Amino acid sequence: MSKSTTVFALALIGLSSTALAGGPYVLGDGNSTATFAVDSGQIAWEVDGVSQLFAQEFYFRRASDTREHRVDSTNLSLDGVFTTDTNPFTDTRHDTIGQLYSDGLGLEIETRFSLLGGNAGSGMSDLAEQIILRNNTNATMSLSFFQYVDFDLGGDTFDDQGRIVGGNTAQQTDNGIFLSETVVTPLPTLFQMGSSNDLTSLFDDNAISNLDGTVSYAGDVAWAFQWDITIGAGQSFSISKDKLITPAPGSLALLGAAGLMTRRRRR
Ligand SMILES: [Ca+2]
Ligand SMILES: [Ca+2]
Ligand SMILES: [Ca+2]
Repeated sequence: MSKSTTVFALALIGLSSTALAGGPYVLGDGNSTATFAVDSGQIAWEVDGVSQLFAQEFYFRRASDTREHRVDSTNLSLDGVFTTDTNPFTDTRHDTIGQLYSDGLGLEIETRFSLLGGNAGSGMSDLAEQIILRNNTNATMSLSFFQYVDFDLGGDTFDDQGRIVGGNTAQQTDNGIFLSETVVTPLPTLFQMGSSNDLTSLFDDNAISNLDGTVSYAGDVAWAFQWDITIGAGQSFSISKDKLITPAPGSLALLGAAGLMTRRRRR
């Protein structure tokens, strides 16, 4: 290798490590890791080394829009990202991430995730989520906000079962694993459980779509929640959710459950 080639190769290494430093962002806690793309949503969640999630994405549709737009750095400005460690004495990895987006017209969307892993081998993991929509204009703002989730429990895709209970809780099971997502507040306006293909096409079809209330599906299960929102001038709207992965009911190890509760109390 000539000297000039060596210098060029070193420069490339420098460039690529700079790019890596900007993400993706990997949270870790206990038996779990959760990975977030640089510019949009969640792209992985592993519990005891087993992959559980294919994708979690967010979409929005303002009153003037003729289709849904993904919350990402193509459709919005990504104004900030932070990760922090809330339990440095028990686990030195970062366990919380916040990402802030804005549309340049007064709409701000902030997403926050906090990972709480279980003890090794427990099969348990929790992800708390908060989404804050801010109207920084001096007029009332109407919009629809969507959360889309595609779990492939146990790392395989086409054999999951899912249902929505009470309009605010999604449940999915496969491979002896049970997942539930509860919208703590507020109740979604609409929801839909179905195949990942059908649901993603709602957001990619270049037209206005609303969810249809389907409550159950078996196969490549995915689901979405929709909030139709009006936010007063200078006001904000906050959505709180929690996702919990456990061994399926019946195989739930009491020891594991006790372990997760112990970790939670310590925080
Ligand atoms: Ca930590
Ligand atoms: Ca659509
Ligand atoms: Ca799926």
